Amino acid sequence: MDDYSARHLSVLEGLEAVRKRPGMYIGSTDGRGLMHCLWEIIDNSVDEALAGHGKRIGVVIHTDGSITVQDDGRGVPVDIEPRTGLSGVEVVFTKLHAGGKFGGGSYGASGGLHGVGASVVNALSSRLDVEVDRAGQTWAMSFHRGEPGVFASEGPAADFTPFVDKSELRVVGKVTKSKTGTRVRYWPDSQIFEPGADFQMQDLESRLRQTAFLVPGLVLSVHDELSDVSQEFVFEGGITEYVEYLAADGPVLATRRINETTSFRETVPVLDEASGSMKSKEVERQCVVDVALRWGSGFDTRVKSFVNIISTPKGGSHLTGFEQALLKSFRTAIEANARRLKATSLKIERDDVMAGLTAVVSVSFPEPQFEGQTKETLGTPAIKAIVANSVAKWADELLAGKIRGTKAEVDALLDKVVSEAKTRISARSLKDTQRRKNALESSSLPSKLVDCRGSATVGSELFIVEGDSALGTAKLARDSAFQALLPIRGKILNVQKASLSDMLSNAECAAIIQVLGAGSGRTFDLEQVRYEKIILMSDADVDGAHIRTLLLTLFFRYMRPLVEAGRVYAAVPPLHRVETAGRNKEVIYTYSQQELNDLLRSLEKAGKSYKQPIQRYKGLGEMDADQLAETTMQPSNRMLRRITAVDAAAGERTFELLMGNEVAPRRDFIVDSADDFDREKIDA
Ligand code: 28G
Repeated sequence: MDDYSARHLSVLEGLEAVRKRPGMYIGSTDGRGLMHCLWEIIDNSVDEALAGHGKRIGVVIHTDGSITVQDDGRGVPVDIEPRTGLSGVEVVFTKLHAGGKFGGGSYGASGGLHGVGASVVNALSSRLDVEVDRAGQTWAMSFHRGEPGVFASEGPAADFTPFVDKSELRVVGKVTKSKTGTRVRYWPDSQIFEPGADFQMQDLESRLRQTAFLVPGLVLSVHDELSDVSQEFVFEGGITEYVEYLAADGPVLATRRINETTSFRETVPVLDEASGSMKSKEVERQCVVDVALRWGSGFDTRVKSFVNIISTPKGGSHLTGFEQALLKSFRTAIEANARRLKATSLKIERDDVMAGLTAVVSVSFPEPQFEGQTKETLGTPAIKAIVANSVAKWADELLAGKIRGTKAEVDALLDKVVSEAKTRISARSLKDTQRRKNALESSSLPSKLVDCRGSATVGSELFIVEGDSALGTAKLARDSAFQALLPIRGKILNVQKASLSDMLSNAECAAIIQVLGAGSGRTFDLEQVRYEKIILMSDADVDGAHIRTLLLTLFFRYMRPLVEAGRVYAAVPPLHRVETAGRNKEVIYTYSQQELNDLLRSLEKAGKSYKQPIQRYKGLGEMDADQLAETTMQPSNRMLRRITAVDAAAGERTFELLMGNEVAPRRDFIVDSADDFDREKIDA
């Protein structure tokens, strides 16, 4: 057997292994596996850009389910490698490289491991075409299920003739010498992927965006041929811009950057040529620590960590070093200023420091070790101290007031952390006393609560009613078996500006928290909530919208799991009541001016008359009990708008608008949202 045939057979064996157990290489054969293939190809382009070659990466989603990725790097080498006798292109696209992410061995994603996944994607594609611009020419090669050969025409269904005696990297065109790069178009094999396996545009966008943040200046674009929509991501500011993109709350400390390179020594096992056995060897490595961080007024923590631009969703030694250093620096700074900060004998905890923090922690160094089931945690122990050192140095300097122009922000930040600690302590004790009282009797519930008779949570509803005038009607309109009422006065606290301890001492907010019986903030316990549905019932006007936004923010910031569980609703009271005249009297309620106009037009068309004037409700108080019951409270007829976490998150951003210093946009929002009763968002 000649050389090529022998190599050909060994390549086919490798590809066969991939096709037999695709899950070992790409995790699964559903939509996620499909996306995994795309990441493998894109990662090769990203690696080339990280190596300093290429400025643009483009992705095209074709209507036939195939995908093109192209870069302007050096182009995969086209000359014959003496060791294998194959062209660089054939090596990259047919040789299985030592262990992928799921195959054990080293981690095969971005970070200088060119071509690791390309052969896997190739094996799982019914057709893959690669074109390389290099040295003034365009070179091309095609594959069918990983095997090199020639297709008679376009597309994956075309007649295919495999190469047998020798393979060819064809020259298909001429380009200017300076034009270099790689283009890959592949058709995922329907024999491999489940019929329901779907391409996820959202995933692709967020991956491209993330890469654009992590590789500043790199232009990543995607074009969807079906919708003819194109997007481009490029961020010159890198992870500083990433943090700004992630942050949702108003700033306390504007985004800062930590960037330092440190050398360290690591003991690695190496093969000793002489003895043929493994030996330990010390190697010197460089680690680049790059961190962007800011604190905002909220208490959410959004921290993303990366190693060689690979996401580490479960953290690891880099993140541990980061958090430990911050905690230590804050403790030292707050202890040193305990009197001024009114924090004597107050022990700062991790969560106090992390509250409101948005950060991106990115480290780069050779041969990272990953741990855990899914290899998503950074193991390399030396990295913890390296990151901790860089972060501590920066934080100590900052908190000691040594960074120019940050004094006011640093004071606000220290105040915030101290207030978080106090809040944590008071929230804990509030919840404890509440539990104890609840265990004895329900006398701890505020007197304003008009509770329901049933004691089961399932099926029960709490209406939070704005204003005392509506309360009287609501009492008559409710079904006391399962509907409870809690009136609140018009002007509750501005939750965004208040700290949690301010909030807990505000009567209206405290009453809500107390009635729900599940605590607040980080100690909130969804299981303890006393009602199944929480329904915000306020007037369908500007003030009502404002109150709703305030309440929404209260729930979002301090009882988030309740929102996430889909248990918070807004009642949707009607705006008008139309009564048709004549014998078959009919009553129709409408919820927007548009809807009223449409109704009146259709009544007129049908030759029906209606009573004038039309009743317009300015507030809940103007309805009588029957009307309120029928339109807004009875489960059989009413409409509820479920508040989603997205609504609420938008609420948090909106809140900045509402409570910020700019008056004009604020008015616009309040008026806009007052008539934002979109029927489609309503969930009856
Ligand atoms: C468009 C879709 C995916 C790539 C390169 C560039 C080089 C390369 C890729 O080398 C390593 C393989 C065997 C020797 C490296 C070019 C050095 C010099 C490269 C990509 C080199 C692979 N010149 N661009 N691989 N070995 N883009 N994009 O795959 O031969 S893969």
